[in-house]
Amino acid sequence: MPTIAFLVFWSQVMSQFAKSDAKKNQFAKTQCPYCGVGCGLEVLPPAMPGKAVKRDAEGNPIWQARGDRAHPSSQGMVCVKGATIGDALDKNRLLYPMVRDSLNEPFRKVTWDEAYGLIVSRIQQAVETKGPDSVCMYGSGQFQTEDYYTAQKLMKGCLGTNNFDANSRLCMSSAVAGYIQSFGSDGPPPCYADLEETDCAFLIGTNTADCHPIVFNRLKKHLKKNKGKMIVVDPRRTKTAEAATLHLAIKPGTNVMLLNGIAHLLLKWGKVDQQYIESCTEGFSDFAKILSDYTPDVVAQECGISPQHLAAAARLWSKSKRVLSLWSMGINQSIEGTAAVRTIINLHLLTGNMGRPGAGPFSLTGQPNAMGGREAGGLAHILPGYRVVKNPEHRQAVEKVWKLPEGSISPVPGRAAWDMILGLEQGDVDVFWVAATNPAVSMPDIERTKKALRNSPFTICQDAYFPTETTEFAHVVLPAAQWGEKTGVMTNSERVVTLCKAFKRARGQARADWQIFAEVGRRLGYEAQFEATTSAQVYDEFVSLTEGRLCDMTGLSHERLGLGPLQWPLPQQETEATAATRFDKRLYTNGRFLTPSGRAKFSAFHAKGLAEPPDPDFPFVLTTGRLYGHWHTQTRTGHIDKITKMHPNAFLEIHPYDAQTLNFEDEQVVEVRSKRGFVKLPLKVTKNIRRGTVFVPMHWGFLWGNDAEANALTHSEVCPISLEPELKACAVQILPVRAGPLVVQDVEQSLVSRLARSLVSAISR
Ligand SMILES: Nc1nc2c(c(=O)[nH]1)N[C@H]1C(S)=C(S)[C@@H](COP(=O)(O)OP(=O)(O)OC[C@H]3O[C@@H](n4cnc5c(=O)[nH]c(N)nc54)[C@H](O)[C@@H]3O)O[C@H]1N2
Ligand SMILES: Nc1nc2c(c(=O)[nH]1)N[C@H]1C(S)=C(S)[C@@H](COP(=O)(O)OP(=O)(O)OC[C@H]3O[C@@H](n4cnc5c(=O)[nH]c(N)nc54)[C@H](O)[C@@H]3O)O[C@H]1N2
Ligand code: SF4
Ligand SMILES: [Mo]
Repeated sequence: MPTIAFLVFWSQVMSQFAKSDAKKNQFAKTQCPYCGVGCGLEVLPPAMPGKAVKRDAEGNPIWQARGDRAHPSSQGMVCVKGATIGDALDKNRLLYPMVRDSLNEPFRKVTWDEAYGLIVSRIQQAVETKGPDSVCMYGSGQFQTEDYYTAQKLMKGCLGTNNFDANSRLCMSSAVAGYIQSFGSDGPPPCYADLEETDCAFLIGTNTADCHPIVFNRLKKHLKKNKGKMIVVDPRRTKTAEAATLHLAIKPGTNVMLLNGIAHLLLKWGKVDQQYIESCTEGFSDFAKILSDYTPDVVAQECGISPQHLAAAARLWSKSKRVLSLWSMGINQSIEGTAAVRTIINLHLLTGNMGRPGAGPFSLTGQPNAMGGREAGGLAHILPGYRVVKNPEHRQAVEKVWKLPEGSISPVPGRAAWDMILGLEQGDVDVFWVAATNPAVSMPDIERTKKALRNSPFTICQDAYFPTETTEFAHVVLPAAQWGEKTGVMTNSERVVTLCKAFKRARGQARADWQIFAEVGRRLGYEAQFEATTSAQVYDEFVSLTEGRLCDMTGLSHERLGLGPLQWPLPQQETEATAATRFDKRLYTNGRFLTPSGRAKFSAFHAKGLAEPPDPDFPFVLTTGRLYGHWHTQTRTGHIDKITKMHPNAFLEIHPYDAQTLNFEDEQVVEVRSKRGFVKLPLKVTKNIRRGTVFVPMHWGFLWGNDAEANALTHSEVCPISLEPELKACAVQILPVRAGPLVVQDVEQSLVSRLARSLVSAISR
């Protein structure tokens, strides 16, 4: 017989257990809404039993986030951005729709009904007078898949214009173009399991340590344990480069030169996989032909590295059995972005580093759901299910599911991001609808962009926060319910799909992006197309369009994903099989591809270099990029103390030799000019950058600093294949700042006063 004491003890244990179980059930499992690593998070409500409620500066209770150990991609790890996300959810939110007739006027608060009425009438008017192509929507890799999918149906199906593009055009469109051309389809072949299988990681144009920190943690841990090698190619000695076995600090814009140079050596040494080339590829001889130009001396000279370093890189490629390439913006954001992606792929085909564990060409996606955007057709030339607008069968398949007559979808690709700006400039765009992106900071040649935005007859800006730089150019602002306030799906870089559940109520009158698009669609007369009442229904319809495609996700649904994340391809018939819970799915493991011949295609691109090389008047190459703590245009991270302390202001990184030659000191404020604009920034003198190259972080728009916008300097030349702008390089001069000390801006103060001004004017109407 158990004693009473034991029973009391036991019941206490059980009640503790029940309590902790209850606590456990209060966690919402979700995916981090920042970068494309796609870490799993558990979010805890602000009020946990026995703990004091933390509040943000506006007094809102703060949600706590921590890593989800059960998530296959991140295994419980998070970086500072994911860990502090809770602190950014409620401050500075846009709470209700507002409109104004012209940009000189203050906003006035309106009902959703009034806002919808206005938007619908402006769209109808534009379509009647200038046709559907006078309407443009500019969306984002921060949409959930349901948002993306609904927007495609509204624009490409109902309105009949392919003028939907996303900030992904500025981000990974070169990777998409490269994969499509080389393999016959988009889709990154490797997965994160390869990070732990490789014996040589080739990181080119990616500061993985700062921008994909958890991918980097996994890779570094594995390489350290197994004495694996890491090559990093970056003009800057980043945190990533510091961890490398070999760092090649090439001149910006010499990627294709370097890659062809490595291929030249491999071919010369006979270190190629003849069998793979013969049985799985085509176009090898054309590639081999151009390689004769890329002798080590020429390549080393052009790239600004030593021939020994070049040979060392080629040797690591030749000696390693499993080479995994990782890349991001240092490759994609270039006028030869697609060529560089295809030349990376050439190296993999040449050496047979394809479709095997630990090997393959892996483009790291930047945003949390850039991959979902690709799946849902979220660029101006594509359609859901990895289809393209130019293909009549693809259009028909989509029209059928959308219950629209044949011929509804245009065969002509729509305007790409920069082309939308040109359309505004030329007066060809009457309605410009921006959602979940902040182009008044992130577009190239920002003064020209702002001028075009000022020329827009009617701009809608749908954002979670207010003000943003882009709301300053809007006629209508629509409050979006953001991550945590709507249930939807995101896909990370390794094709792992996570259900992001709503865990809190939307602020004010905010609504989910997909609901806003659907309501406008219904009011335009497309009731049958927008019948879905839940995002789960929207997702089901999207998934049906992936059947039989490379990205087959017919085994996925909100219900199934409620049990945990899954990796595609996952056809319906596999949901119950063990395949469903495997997270090491690679593409093209059988050496067959989706090109007409079934073979992967070599490409033969000569190096072109920069669109705007340095010259005697503008002798420096400026490059731009990211810092570990900040996210893009700071609408969230700019309000998190821990992060603003880490990165208080923008700066210009310069080599000590260059600083000395110009007679500048560390922290001195200088003026940096390109042919388009200028910034005034304090110098950060550091050996971690090549001589002749300078660097500015991209995070400071005009609400966050005075004359600190990286894109004041950049140009708008694009890769002719992917239409991705060359945001990574332009020519600049550096001058002393005349007269007057730098006005150090109190960022919060400046935002508060802007916010107050906008609200006062809203109320005063
Ligand atoms: N902390 C943080 N993380 C992020 C983001 C963020 O805002 N903050 N944003 C996310 C998004 S959307 C993206 S797209 C990714 C971007 O991730 P990354 O591409 O890693 O980031 P960037 O800093 O833009 O650029 C990477 C590197 O390219 C180098 N580079 C410049 N020119 C060249 C060149 O010609 N050749 C080579 N080889 N390298 C060059 C730069 O010096 C820089 O270190 O990050 C994602 N993760
Ligand atoms: N010079 C230079 N310029 C660059 C780059 C560079 O490397 N150098 N990188 C480019 C790249 S790769 C990228 S991805 C872009 C990023 O540039 P942007 O997309 O302009 O940057 P974000 O700050 O991420 O903007 C996202 C916006 O969406 C809002 N938002 C957040 N969640 C939601 C939601 O659920 N719904 C709605 N409607 N809104 C929401 C945020 O408040 C924010 O205003 O910048 C590009 N520009
Ligand atoms: S690595 Fe990326 S996804 Fe993971 S916590 Fe950091 S920002 Fe979020
Ligand atoms: Mo990006």
